[in-house]
Amino acid sequence: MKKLITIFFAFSLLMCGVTVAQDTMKQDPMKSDKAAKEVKITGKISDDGKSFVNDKDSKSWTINNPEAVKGHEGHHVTLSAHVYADKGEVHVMSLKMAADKAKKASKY
Ligand SMILES: [Cu+2]
Repeated sequence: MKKLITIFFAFSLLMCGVTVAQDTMKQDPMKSDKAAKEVKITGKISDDGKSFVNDKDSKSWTINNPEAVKGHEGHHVTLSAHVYADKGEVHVMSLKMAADKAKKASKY
């Protein structure tokens, strides 16, 4: 009987190990999200707050977390963002009003 319990215990430990391994694999996409390079880009947020146009090359990016730029629609800003070039998306980590338009923005 004791032996059976030991075997059962060992087996459940094994199952736990498998579950943990699966969880780790599921988290991998998130890990690669975090690994995406964070860059600073200056440009203008669209009036609907859903996209962003880079000053340098006039390239338009989709903002995949528009809530992060709420209240800055149409503003000229410097974003600190993760860039997903393959999808044409940016994930905004933080935002700063660009200095040259700060005066104008203070009206809002
Ligand atoms: Cu703003």
